[in-house]
Amino acid sequence: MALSSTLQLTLLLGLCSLGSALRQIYLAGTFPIQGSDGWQGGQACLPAAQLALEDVNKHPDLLRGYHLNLAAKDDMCDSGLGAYALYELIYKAPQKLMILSGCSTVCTTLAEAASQWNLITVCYGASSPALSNRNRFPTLFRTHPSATVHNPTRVTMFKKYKWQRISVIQEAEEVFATTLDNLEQQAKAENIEIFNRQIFKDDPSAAIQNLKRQDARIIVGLFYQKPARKVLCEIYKKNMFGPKYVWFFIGWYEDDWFKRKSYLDEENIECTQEQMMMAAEGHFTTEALMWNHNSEEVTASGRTVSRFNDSLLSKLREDPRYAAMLSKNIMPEGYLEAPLAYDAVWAMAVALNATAGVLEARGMSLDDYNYDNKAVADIMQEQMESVKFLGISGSVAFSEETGDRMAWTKIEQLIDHKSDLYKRERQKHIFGKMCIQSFFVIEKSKPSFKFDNSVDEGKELIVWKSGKPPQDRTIILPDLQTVSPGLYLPLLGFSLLGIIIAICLLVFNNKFNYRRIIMYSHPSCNNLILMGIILCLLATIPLGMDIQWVSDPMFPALCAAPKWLLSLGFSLGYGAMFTKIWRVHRIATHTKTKGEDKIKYVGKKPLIHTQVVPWKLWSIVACLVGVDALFLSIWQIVDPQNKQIHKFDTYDSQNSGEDVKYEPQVWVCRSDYHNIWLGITYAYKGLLMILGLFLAYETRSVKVKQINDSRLVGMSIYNVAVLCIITAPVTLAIADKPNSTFAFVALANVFCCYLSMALVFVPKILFIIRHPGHDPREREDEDEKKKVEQENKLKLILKENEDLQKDIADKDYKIGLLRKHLTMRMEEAEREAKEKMARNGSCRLRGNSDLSRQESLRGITVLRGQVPGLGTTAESYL
Ligand code: ABU
Repeated sequence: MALSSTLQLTLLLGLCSLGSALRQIYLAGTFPIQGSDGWQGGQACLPAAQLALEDVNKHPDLLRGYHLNLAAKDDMCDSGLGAYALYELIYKAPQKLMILSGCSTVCTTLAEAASQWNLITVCYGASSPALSNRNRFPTLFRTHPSATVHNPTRVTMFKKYKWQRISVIQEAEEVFATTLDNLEQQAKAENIEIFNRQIFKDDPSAAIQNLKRQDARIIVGLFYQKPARKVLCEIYKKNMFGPKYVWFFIGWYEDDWFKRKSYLDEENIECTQEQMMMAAEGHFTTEALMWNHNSEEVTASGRTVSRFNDSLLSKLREDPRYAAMLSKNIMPEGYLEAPLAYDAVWAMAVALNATAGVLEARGMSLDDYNYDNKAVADIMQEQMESVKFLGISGSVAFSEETGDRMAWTKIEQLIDHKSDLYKRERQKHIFGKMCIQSFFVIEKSKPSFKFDNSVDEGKELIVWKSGKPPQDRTIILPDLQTVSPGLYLPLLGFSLLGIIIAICLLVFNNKFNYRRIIMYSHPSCNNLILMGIILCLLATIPLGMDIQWVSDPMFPALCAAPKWLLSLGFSLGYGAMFTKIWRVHRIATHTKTKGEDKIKYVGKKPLIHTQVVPWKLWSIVACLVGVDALFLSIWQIVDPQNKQIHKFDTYDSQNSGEDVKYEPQVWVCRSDYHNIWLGITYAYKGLLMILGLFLAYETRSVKVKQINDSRLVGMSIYNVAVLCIITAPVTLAIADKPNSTFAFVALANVFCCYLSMALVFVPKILFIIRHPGHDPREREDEDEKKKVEQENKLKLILKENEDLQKDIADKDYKIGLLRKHLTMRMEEAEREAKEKMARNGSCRLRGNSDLSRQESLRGITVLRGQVPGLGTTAESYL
């Protein structure tokens, strides 16, 4: 067994020194070796630590008079086992001077507890950023850099490739949580968003599924090696590998961690080796540089890196299990961190050496240390803080504030050197196997990329499967749904033609307004109908216009235009029709109530003779238009329509090469209370239409002479009302489909306009064409006109006669008065004569013979001659 053999070796080291006069001093060490979870780096780190012990004990200037021993235990990277090992090591003699520990989980537990025994802990394999907390771990030092040293490297890489949207997936361990907290902070400082963080404990499938659902592309994964295999298999299963994805893993896993058959079998990974290799290909790893770059540089221990490597490998080969692995070119776990374990022991030795020096000056020795001796512990702490040497892992020094190790980091990419892509791009690097290719390093304090010149003459060696770096998200391009020109242009053509026709009809209507058929159709009302039609047809232009070319400031105007044009056009056109039919209805009902003397019957149909006053019709239309204009103005001012973008489910680009999805969008004009305004509009216009339908139906058999086209207008009202009543709700339902909406509205509009023009004007045009100068009904009019003239003449004569009669009667009255007066005078004269004769006795009566009757006019007797007794004649008297 590997553990028993290593422990035996440790024991042997101790025993060998027993015979000498050296004072035995002990370190307590825990190594993760035989566990199944976490990092089992003790496999290579324990032999490295033993190498360091040998070198320390051999070194003439280090710990003179002492022999450094290591009491080691396997903690399996399990905090419980680690704590148990610590208590055993502490409570069992001999006294331990310092603690050496491995993975973060155990190191966290041990370092927290060790300070209670005034023990310094040095961790060679703990990367957890949480360990940088000096308050929590006051006596902790580590040769393993904090996992946060990867973060500036990662962030620099994100920036280099303009990745702004990063996802992370982590195993539920403090080490990874704190690393990602730090990554989040660093990314945020560079305006990079960690938009999705998935945490899993044992089964990563749901976490990977979530990443996929949220379109994660650039993903940092932090987990130990065993869960990493599960993650990789899920990546394969969920098809989250290939040119669109970039995965960042931890770089300190074993070389073949993802494909070793024994692991896949033991852990029941549901992916084959080939599938794991496919999923792993192209992923990046970041790791702190743990081996001094200059392999021939002599370090503090006198060893060069290459000599250390040789010695380590030979030591590992002593263990049959590792020997078997090495023969297959597979390194035991912890091989990468082995220099850290070596340097950790060396650093402890250097600090103890310095402490021994300080104690010696005070007449003490390291033997005086015990778990209650804080003074010696403080000296050890001070000495540890000032340790500085060139180790196998590079320059070793500890930060005072955190006890952390400073380090360079390295990014590597897993490249399949057998792949066609790689062969094509890098002919000289065909190694015939999957291997990790280092290409550049980054310095923590000054993040900047440096190409590793030793690898490929300073060239960037990244292989992108699609030939270019992937995007950090699927690019979603708006697919603005507009009315297709194939639909817009024909309907626009029809509308413009309709406008031209309406203008021609206006000209026709006014040119022939002397003709009875036009004159009695109330041409001014028909002009209004035509103007309404023109406005409605004009609405086709903004209704189907390609809105993407309309500037934002212009958009509200374009939004409002169809509404205004259609509304005012409707009020003018339909309003004029409605008014006509309403007048007909009023005349008909008025005539019924006043008697039928004004109704003529043409065949069986009644023909009403009445005066139609134009201003009454215009005023009704003006009212309807005014109400509309007022309502639209209030709507426009109070709650103006603005652009609203309606988005729909995305669809993939037809070009599989581009990482793009299209999102159909419809721009619609909406007010905040759009439905309320629309409801009012529909209710008002709907009522008008229903009323129009009713009036048209009621007056279907009525003919008013002055509105001779009322039945045609009635038919037109049916057509407009029915089409509008159908179109309005349908357009509401299909509002998000610009083509359908436009087709429906524009077709209904054009159809209504054309049909109304046809119904109202075609019969008139045909009639005038058929009867260019002669209209049978026009003769009827002339007869009627003559009759009216005769009637007027008769009326005049009768009036004259009446006046004369009155004059005669007046004169008769006056004559009567005169006669009376005359008779009275004559009687008076006779009486006077008689009285005179009686007085004279013989007076001759002559009066009657002197007065002669001259003329008689209408019973009036005119007397000529002198009236006796008067000096005047009767005639002159009259
Ligand atoms: N490089 C190994 C780190 C292991 C750990 O931090 O637990």
